[in-house]
Amino acid sequence: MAGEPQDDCLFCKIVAGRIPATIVRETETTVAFRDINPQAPTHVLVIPKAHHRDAAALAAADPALAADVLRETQAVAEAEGLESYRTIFNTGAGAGQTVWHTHAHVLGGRGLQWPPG
Ligand code: IU
Repeated sequence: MAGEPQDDCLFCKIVAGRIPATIVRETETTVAFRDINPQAPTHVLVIPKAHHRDAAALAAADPALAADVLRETQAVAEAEGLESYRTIFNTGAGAGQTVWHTHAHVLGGRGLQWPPG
């Protein structure tokens, strides 16, 4: 069911504290932690605690929670001292999504090219 924790979901396990992550911020509805394979000096993932498979599913099921995630990307950028940063939701395997629990990448701390690869 949408929003329910999934036993086989890595990010649900991070939310539950069952696997370690370097958490930088936590709210009632979201967790932000450092990506284990950082692509920039700051590379933080912001996730909703509730399980939704991608950004589109989250926005459809719970727009208020989608807004919480977006708000937290800004809070992370501010906490990291970033004036410029990029927020990315990879949606679908063809766009590079590999973990099927909605996550916003917050990248910054270096110059970022456009368009991304
Ligand atoms: P993607 O947009 O689904 O490709 O992003 C998944 C990210 O999750 C990717 O950048 C991984 O490095 C990151 N990640 C992580 O931070 N911790 C983990 O245990 C695993 C993946 I598996």
